[in-house]
Amino acid sequence: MPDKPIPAEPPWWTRAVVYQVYPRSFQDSDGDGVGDLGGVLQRLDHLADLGVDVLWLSPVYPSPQADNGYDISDYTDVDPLFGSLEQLDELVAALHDRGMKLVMDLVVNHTSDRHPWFLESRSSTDSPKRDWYWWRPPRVGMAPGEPGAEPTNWHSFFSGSTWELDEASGEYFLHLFDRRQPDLNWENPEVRQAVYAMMRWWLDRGVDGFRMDVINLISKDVGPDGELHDGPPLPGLPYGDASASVVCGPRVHEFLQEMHREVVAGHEATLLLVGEMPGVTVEQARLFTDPARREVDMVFQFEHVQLDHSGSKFDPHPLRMRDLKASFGRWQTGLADVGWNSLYWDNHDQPRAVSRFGDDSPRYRRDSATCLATLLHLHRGTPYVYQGEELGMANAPFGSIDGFRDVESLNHYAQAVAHGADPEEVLAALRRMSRDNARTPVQWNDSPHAGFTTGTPWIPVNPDHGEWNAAAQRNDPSSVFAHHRRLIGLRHEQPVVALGDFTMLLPDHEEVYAFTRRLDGETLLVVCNLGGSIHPLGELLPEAVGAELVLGNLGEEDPAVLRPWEARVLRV
Ligand code: TEU
Repeated sequence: MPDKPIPAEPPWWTRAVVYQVYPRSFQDSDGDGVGDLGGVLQRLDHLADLGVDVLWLSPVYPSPQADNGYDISDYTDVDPLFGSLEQLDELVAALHDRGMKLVMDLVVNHTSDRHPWFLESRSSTDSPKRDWYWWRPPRVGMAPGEPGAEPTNWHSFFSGSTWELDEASGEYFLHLFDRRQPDLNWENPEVRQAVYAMMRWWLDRGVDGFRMDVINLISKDVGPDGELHDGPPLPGLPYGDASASVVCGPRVHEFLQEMHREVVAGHEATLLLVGEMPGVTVEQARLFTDPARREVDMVFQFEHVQLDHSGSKFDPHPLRMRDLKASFGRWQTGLADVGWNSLYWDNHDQPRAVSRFGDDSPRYRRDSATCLATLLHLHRGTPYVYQGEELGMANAPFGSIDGFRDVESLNHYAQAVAHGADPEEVLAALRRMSRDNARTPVQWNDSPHAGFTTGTPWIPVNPDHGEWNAAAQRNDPSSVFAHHRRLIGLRHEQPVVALGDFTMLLPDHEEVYAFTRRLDGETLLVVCNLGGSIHPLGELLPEAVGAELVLGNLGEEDPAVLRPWEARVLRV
């Protein structure tokens, strides 16, 4: 394959690293136990020190907090829980002063059931906003509320049916997530215009883009008379799979192109648009991220974070590293010439990467966290660092169900136990997979609540913060934090890291993940050991042995031997 020449002007985000702040768990500034914008403002030095380019802020809008802010009741304000609009403006200015950008979370597949639009829609069957949501009568011949009378058999992402009965009208409304998150009807042009107006309002305030929540679910496959179709039955559940009707539906590209025309046109050079897309395939992702189509810059795909699911995420099985390699490799190849990848291990919906893909035992926690980071940051695409990932934060030791806070975990527990599952087994799966693992407070120091709050944290701090915290790592050159800083610096300094092509090596090896990145005659060879065994690198990849070490996660020793969880970036 010929080396790729450097394109004239690659978009700025090809060299950028994004840091995700989940504000509720980042830093509390007023002692109420919940993180807030004041806290984010206090901790900007941490981000600057790390060297990231963009802050993606999970939702801070007014919300009943049924899903920690992913249930929005007002799109153009800040919830007092998190602070004020003035503080948001302050954050934009403070980030811009430091050369960083702010990307807001855009949650427009659904609103909160407390949003005025939904209250109005619900108020009567002939409300002018009735059609802003998905209202349907019971199945033909059945009474409202009768078991099985739901308009379709769809299973919600958060357990149970996707339909909730409104007693007053005898009709059901659709919610792909919790019943307090009704889906907006994007078929209605007024809905779309209201969303675009809101997006323009935020851009006018100075924000630099959007992370679009489940944006590939906005178009539903609806027939000419409004019919929606049952999905294939889900094994072991009294529901069907809605995917064929809601994932990348028939009008999704049209809607995103319209959004681009109405909101983004003219600003594309400075903004970042990332679409979160559960169930997206690599072929679809090429379409979504082809710059010529003007939809989004990159997508969050889910393939690699579902490899350890057997059907449901709460039925996990051990991950085979080979599957992980194959998946990443497919996405790298699939978006090599057209489109762009987002790279992530962690976010607020996933268990902690070091516990899931690495080894969080005392022996290998630091090494596996730095190895995973090297692997991710050296791929072609834009890396995302989730708060605490740069510190090697691990899953939390949850006890009983009372320790969990997340609506997905709580709904799943209630439903599974009601259907006869063994509570201890359900808890074991939650401890491994619950989103709350990612939501324990950021560990700033070794003080009682890790420096997160002076009050009582809304979810307990992980007791390992005495050892694992930012203060301990900031000036330690061998820390997970320092390693992230070096990786981010490398992407900024070396065009080959940002733009080089990608070739997988040793595709069938069970533990050694190796690849090259090439650009304009320069070649980097990246070698990572995703396990606790020693591998004869000299035999596997002889060219690695004499190569110059650009960055490694363990001290230099025998160049012909790859130690457990060792990662090396080499210039050949
Ligand atoms: O998540 C969408 C999504 O499909 C999953 O990650 C989901 O949250 C769950 O983990 C499936 O098991 C987005 C947000 O990131 C998430 O926090 C919200 O709860 C969800 O949308 C609804 O807005």
